[in-house]
Amino acid sequence: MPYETILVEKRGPVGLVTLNRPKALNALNAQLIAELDAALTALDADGEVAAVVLTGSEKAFAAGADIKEMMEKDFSEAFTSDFIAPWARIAGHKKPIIAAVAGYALGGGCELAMMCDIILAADNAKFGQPEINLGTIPGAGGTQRLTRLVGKSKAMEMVLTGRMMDAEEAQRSNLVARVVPVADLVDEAVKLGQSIATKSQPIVQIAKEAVNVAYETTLAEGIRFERRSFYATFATADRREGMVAFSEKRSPDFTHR
Ligand code: CO8
Repeated sequence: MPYETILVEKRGPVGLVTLNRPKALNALNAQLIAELDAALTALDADGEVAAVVLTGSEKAFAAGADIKEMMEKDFSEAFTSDFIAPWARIAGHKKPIIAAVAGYALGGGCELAMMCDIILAADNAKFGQPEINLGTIPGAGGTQRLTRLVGKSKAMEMVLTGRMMDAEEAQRSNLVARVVPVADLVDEAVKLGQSIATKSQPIVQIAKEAVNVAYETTLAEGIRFERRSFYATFATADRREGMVAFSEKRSPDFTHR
């Protein structure tokens, strides 16, 4: 299916999705979110793909939800159409998604990056939740995910003032895994995806699910979920292969079973 607002390609076992509304700094309108969800669903179903990189341009990962599209909505339209609902699906995909963020990741752009599993930031990245300047608040998880990632004080400061965080501060605050030079960003993210692709894919997906449970439940429930998932890995051929290969001092040959 041809997309109008995103580009999709494959780099070996890594799906690369590029947000592509350059004139609007990749502002996230309904069409883009629908196309992104469709592309991620297709990549989830693609047996050749082990991980996905989601990126924007050097100037903007995404400058937020499309303000012009939202501008004239009233409460009853917003509430009854529940127009943010399609965004929630982005966080529900099974394969790991690496956000490769250069330039602005603001509002819904920052929220989209936080829906991904790993954020790599270019040295020019800027993260922010500027909705307060528009008379509104983050609506796609920003008040919740940012608070869990960087803590209450910093999240509160960002959400209440709209202040942006640069890449170095984002790394210090645990919002991003790593900062790389902007010219290397996509290659580094693809390399990270390729490294994940060398592992057993069902085990990668079990691991992703378990880490994400940490954001949704109590410690006791999370530990219970982890233990069940850990035992479940013993039902796979790859768990046995991994341990036998270690004892035989060779690399594992995973069959993804
Ligand atoms: N929506 C729509 N258009 C945008 C957006 C946006 N979020 N951001 C930039 N654009 C457009 C500009 O209007 C401009 O278009 P035009 O050339 O037609 O005038 C073009 O992109 C280039 O932008 P600028 O000229 O402003 O570029 P600058 O380099 O001067 O500034 C900034 C870059 C600082 C990023 C500036 O564009 C800006 O402040 N943008 C808005 C940032 C913002 O407030 N984002 C939050 C949006 S609200 C939100 O995300 C709520 C999420 C809720 C959940 C989602 C529900 C669907």
